[in-house]
Amino acid sequence: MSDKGKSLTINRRDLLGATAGGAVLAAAGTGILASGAGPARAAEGDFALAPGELDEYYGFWSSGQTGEVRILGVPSMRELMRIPVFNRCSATGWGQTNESLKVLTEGLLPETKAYLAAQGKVTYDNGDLHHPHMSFTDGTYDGRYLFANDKANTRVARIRCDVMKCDKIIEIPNAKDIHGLRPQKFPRTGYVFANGEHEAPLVNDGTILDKPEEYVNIFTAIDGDEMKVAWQVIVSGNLDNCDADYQGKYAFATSYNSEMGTNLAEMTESETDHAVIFDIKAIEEAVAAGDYQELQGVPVVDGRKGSRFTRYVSIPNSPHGCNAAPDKRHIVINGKLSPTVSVIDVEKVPALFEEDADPRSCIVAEPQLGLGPLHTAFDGKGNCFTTLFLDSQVAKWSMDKAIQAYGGADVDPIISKVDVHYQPGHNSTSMGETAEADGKWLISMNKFSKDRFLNVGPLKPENEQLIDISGDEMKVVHDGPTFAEPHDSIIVHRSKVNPVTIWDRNDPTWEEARQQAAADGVDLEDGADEPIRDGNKVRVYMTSVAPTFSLEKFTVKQGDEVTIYITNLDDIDDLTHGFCLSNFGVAIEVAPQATASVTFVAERPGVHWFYCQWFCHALHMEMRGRMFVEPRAT
Ligand code: RUQ
Ligand code: CUA
Repeated sequence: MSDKGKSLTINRRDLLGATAGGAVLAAAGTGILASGAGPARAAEGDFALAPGELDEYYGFWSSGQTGEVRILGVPSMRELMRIPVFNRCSATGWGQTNESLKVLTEGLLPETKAYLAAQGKVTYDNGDLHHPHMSFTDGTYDGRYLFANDKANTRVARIRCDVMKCDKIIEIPNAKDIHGLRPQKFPRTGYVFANGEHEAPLVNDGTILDKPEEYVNIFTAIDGDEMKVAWQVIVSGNLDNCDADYQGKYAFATSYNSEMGTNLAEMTESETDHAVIFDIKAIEEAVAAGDYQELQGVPVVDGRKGSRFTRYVSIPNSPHGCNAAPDKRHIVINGKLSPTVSVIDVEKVPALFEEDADPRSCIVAEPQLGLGPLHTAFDGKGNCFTTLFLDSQVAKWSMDKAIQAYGGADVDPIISKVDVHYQPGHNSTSMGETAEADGKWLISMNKFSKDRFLNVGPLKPENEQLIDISGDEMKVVHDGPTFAEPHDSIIVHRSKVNPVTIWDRNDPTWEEARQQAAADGVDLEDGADEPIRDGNKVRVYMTSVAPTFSLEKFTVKQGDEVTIYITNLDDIDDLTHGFCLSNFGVAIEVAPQATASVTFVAERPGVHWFYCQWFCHALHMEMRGRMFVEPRAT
């Protein structure tokens, strides 16, 4: 490796102490004059912590129809980072760099590639990311990956927690519109379970159209290490949310459309719908024995009613959320149109698979909590927190008392309620979906903010509220607006997450760039003095060291397909460069020690400036160079 630009690796926090707000950055040894504001930028939501003080938890937030994942600090609720996933990101070049396009395209089905090609595209540029969940080992987060669904385009993504970038996206065959998603908790992830929400013909090639009686829904188990579909199950009814037990035996999913209706009246016709329980071992054995049909390269078993792979537990009414409690024993099914939640005891599940068993015999509590229960979170002390969409409240209730009441005891399981603003959907507690739930914080993710903030026009932000749950009474201590949509979140203790601060030069992300450079006889860390021409394909290898690119100019011909490779040789914490090529629609991020590349057709003759688009140095404005495009001979 070249040691151009190398210097002492030291970060400012080490240098200046933990609360360095406003200090003069005379960053000794870092070789830079300054890079923007001081490290501690006090946000409006910084109620709980002094400027510069670090949060105790990472919050990983979905963004719904924005398609990205966001990282917040909890309890300060400061937004720390956005991880583009299913969206196109102008700041980082996600959806434009060759490295991100590989992730965005390699997992698409052939029929999707053909559809996109007909639109002049190589990938989707939207997604509806609802459910980000971390990988587990032994019932708790292990800091390896985050997994998330795309309801809009039937995909599942994986994010590497070492670099906080998405490294795999796969489209799920056969299923339609992935909604609920949860990783296997035990012994490890392992599987990522994903629910296809919307009904469609199993082979959806147009042969069957308006014959809903022939539609199905598909439950998918993905191998989270390989990011490949392991197996699928055809179910009766549709699938909404899901979760896994703490034993590694069963997965659970809710269905609000057991009717298999195709309009509102039909979907809500029945007073009860169901939860489906999947017997993971039985399915694995059938797959191992070849007892399945193969569809689009995936083993698919039939788990519709009457199958040995599943059990259907009737639940009132159009249930939504599905949440495994940290007691490792109870699964809470949230009734939505019913004011109740139904509690499944996983110890009673094996008996359901015996002949003539009553599926409802696994229900051990069904407390009535209020109107519109959607999701439940837990404090690890036997208490449950359920969002009530219609009541705009969170209800705190006792699992034990709910079980006693169901058994006939005269006890009220509800401990307290708190108003939230307004119409909460998901909620999450600190470490609450793991066996290490610690009962400190609850986030209520509210679908409406209404009058809560300055009016910003007809489209209003949504609102998430931080609630202190350490005492008996819940206390709303903070709210903060968010752009679409704080759909779901997890709150992970910072001891579980340990990202790097600069990239490893050997990272697989730019393996293709590395191979192409080797084929061209170039070392990515040295760059090349001249563009390398291969017919009308031209490759430009540049490095960056604040505040210069290794090339101040290069020349290509009109019509050339140009690929620019940038390797950032700076290895200082937070010294990101960018490459923006004006009037070519090209802009990418290149973090310390990373390589990134972008390809375009040089169809504009003339002088074109490229510049660094991430503020990196006092001479950042001067960090630029020229691309000459020689006009095509006429
Ligand atoms: S679902 S608001 Cu998309 Cu997570 Cu319940
Ligand atoms: Cu390099 Cu700005």
